[in-house]
Amino acid sequence: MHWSQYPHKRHNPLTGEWIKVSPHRTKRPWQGQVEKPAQDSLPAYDPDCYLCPGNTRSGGAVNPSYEKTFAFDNDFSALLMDIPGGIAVSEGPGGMIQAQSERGVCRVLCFSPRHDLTLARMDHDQIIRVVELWRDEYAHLISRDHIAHVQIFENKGAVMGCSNPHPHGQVWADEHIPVIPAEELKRQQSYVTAHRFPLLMDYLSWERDRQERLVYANESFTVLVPFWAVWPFETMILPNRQVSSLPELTSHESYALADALRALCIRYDNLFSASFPYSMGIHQAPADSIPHQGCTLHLHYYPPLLRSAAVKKFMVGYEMLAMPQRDITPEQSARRLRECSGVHYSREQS
Ligand code: H2U
Ligand code: ZN
Repeated sequence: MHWSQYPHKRHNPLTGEWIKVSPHRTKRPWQGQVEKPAQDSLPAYDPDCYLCPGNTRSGGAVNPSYEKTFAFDNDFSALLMDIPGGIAVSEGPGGMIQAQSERGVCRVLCFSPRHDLTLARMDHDQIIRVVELWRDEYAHLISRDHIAHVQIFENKGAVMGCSNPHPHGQVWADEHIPVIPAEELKRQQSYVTAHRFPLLMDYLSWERDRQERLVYANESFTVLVPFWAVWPFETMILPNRQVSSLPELTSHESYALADALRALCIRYDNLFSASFPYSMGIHQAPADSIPHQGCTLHLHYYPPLLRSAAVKKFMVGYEMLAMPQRDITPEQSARRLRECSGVHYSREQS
């Protein structure tokens, strides 16, 4: 089959979803919404930023004068720990009306004291601190009572609804495994039971043989555009050996993860010579009572941009009502990202 020419659909083995690919449509004209590229020059310290060192947050707490990274409980947490737990309701016709209490913790993670940096503009040592922060937050939260799952994520850019350019991410730790990781875990479990090898490790060796969807690799991590990617420049970072969570990484591997993150974020920025928006998230082992074999640590990147810093992909209409669809193929996206320079455009210009 000529993937690159004809409309077809592809299966996502992690979620079971299908996605429609329409490669012939990339030349269609665009007369829709054009996003304003975010302003590039920011101060290193912003007295009005609630994440900058020494500043007062909306809730009244004062940030310490941190020099590396800083994490705190979200002042407007979506989840709360101190509520009655274990409540489940099932009523109505056929028990279709269901609800469950959910305990949890929300944290905010500042990646740097510098207001004007992003991961793409940080040096390798600074990104290692971010990887260590993610690892420590995960390790601490996953061992807490009533916590089954730790979702670390980053919303970057105003287009993604990010409220503040200060480099930061969040953690939501839940009493129950949320829908998407639960599905991915279930499918990884079934795969390893049937094939005796983790799904994502088998997938990675298939991709390494083919090369066409690879974006970047070092000795411990690989960045690729998944065969089933939905977003135009969606990527995934996979470890080269089976590990299920960040604390399992050796220090050498944590360094390599920081290197892969940096390589990807720089290429993302270089793609349209702009700070590239995205939502990213880390999927790793949960801690409930069910076994989760074959669960591989991985990072998802979902950037919304399509053609330029100004043109965003909208998931509307058919995508909302039927199934997701994309025009540019994952292979084309991977090639474009692979061909981007490994030096950030702001450094090349200076
Ligand atoms: P974004 O990742 O969408 O920018 O969200 C930042 C989080 O920071 C958001 O969840 C929290 C918001 O609740 N926040 C605080 O905890 N304290 C503040 O003073 C402002 C924002
Ligand atoms: Zn700031």
